[in-house]
Amino acid sequence: MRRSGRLVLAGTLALSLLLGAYTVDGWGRDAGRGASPRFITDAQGRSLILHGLNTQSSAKSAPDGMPTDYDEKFIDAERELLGSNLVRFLLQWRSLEPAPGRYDEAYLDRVETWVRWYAERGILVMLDMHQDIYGPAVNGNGAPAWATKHDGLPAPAQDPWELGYVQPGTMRAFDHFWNTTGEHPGLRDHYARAWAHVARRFAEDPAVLGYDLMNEPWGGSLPGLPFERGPLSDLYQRTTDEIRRVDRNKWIFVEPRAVGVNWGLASGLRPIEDPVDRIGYAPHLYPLPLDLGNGYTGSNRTLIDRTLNAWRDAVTATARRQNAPIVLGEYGLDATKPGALDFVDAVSRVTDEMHAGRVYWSSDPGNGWSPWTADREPTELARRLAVPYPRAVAGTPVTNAWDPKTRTLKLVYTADPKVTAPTEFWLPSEGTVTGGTGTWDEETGLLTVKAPATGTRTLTVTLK
Ligand code: MNI
Repeated sequence: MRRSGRLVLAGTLALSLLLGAYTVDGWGRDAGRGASPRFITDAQGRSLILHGLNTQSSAKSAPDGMPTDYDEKFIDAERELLGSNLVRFLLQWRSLEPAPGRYDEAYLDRVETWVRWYAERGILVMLDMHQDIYGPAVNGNGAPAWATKHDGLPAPAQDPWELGYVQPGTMRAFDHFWNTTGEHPGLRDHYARAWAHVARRFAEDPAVLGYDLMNEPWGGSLPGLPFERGPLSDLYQRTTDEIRRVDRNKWIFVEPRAVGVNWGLASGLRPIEDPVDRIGYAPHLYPLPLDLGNGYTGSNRTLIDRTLNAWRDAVTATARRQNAPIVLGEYGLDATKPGALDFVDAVSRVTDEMHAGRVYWSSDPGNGWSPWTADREPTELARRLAVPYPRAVAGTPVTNAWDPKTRTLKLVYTADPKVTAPTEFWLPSEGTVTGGTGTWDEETGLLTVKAPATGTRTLTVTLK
């Protein structure tokens, strides 16, 4: 990264941090502590803990909007090595609605093929309408050209890439999308109806968990909290209303603004009204020192640990206002940076504490962030991501803690007498359990545990 670029980025970020910190309103850092979290449940009534990867960045620039470096066999490797039960799968609005009001069914067919591949391996799919730098930039925009109204203003590629968000063409395209300019009020309706079209396709498909309405929203010239409280919440409400006309079943995941909230600041999202009360919260986590290219060591480590705590408290507070389960939709870093793998462990610990799901960014092979080499061999990062976890719990989890030192996982839960299905753990290698009767399946990596369906239960799993 060029030095000047870094300075501008650091300046922009410091300013947004100050503004954000100044305007944290009403609900303080500790508002979410002690609240009982909401869980996504399966058809048997078990609480789900969802782990997996994002698939994938290559779809952003692929002409057909599909992942380019990944295939069915690779999903087998993911399932076997990481025990994934969730994937966040990137959708491209440009592929879905190539002309206003015309939807490309062949694109949805391709998406459906991938959904089936994941389903055959027991992996649920969260569909994510992915934008990055919505504007005239060629790669990674996500939106169709007809919906990208940038008035001919430019948005040249930047280093660091995030500065592309503050280029004139990008700012203008966002301002028109949110209708801050009052000139293109129909764009948000297109967006909402496009989502309803996706929902019509997948409403009855049990392999699809739900819809992540917009990747890393940015308000253009409208700053953080007013943007979230106003047009972003409005878009989510409008899109939820459209989706619920055709789908009263799937989870609808909302993301906060990226800038600031990715670093642990509070979100200003308003609760979304949903007749079926199935709104999930899917924020991202990218601590600022990591964004700026540092590792997880020394004083940066101290700062990042503070970010993790602030992020946990802010996210918990927002989720509680919405009664929403939490899925960390993205976290990731260059795993070759010093201490990077310890950061991965730290995120596992914090999200377990919160009973949140997590999907790592991303499954693209052959770069520093990837759990796979270009030859698709697992990296050290893949082994760090492969922690044992309770996938499905016959009640409500109270404590879920994996201790890498003793190689022991402790699950405490309040048993639900109505749930007859067993609690299920995924383990990277064979393990034993106390507190219930376990059956280990080498093939799937699943330890299935029967325990009495009353009271508070403690299951302790130890890897052999
Ligand atoms: O770090 C970001 C990010 C920084 C700054 C901004 N703005 C200035 C609006 C927005 C986002 N994003 C992190 C990751 N998210 C994408 C995919 O969603 C990944 O490529 C990034 O690494």
